[in-house]
Amino acid sequence: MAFTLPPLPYGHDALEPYLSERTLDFHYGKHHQAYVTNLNTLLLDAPDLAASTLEEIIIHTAQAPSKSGIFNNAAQVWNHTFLWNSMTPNGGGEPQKALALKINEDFGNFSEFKNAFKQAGITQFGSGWAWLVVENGKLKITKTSNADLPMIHGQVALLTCDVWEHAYYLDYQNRRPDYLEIFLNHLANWRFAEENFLKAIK
Ligand code: MN3
Repeated sequence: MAFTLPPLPYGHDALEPYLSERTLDFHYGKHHQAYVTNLNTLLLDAPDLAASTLEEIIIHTAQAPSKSGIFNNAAQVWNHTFLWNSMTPNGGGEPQKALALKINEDFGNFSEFKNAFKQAGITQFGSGWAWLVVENGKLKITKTSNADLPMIHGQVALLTCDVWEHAYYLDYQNRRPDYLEIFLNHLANWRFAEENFLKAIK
């Protein structure tokens, strides 16, 4: 069964002025779509994975060098769907309730969290992702390269920011720190992160 590009949870222009319609046209319409298309093509030669879910494919191929093409495209399909949900029009601000308390407990305060998340995104050399995750009951900030993602490291993702250049270059060129600041101040979807947190600690 072929995978399809999941619908964006908002319009291509809904994140203006922080991320342009042009960026969403390319990032969602071209990049995300290409990962879906490439994955479906590669799966034609992997009948053993034909009945698997996206998550099963990712876990199954993560440690198999001969399946790195499938892993990279499957993980990027998952990462981008997670990314679109990690942002929302009128986002930013601070989380509420249980997640707010847990951030204070594990990072000191929200400002410390913000600095650490931003720093993770800035210092990810080359393409990759900054993440807020839960690992062994504790919140943690991580960064991953290329298509790598928390689920293959025993972590549950709560929120992510894509720091591949295609995510921000049309709007921010080389200014990745500005993009990360805007992400945290205006785009981050804390409601989504809270839902993921409550599921993760159940
Ligand atoms: Mn991307």
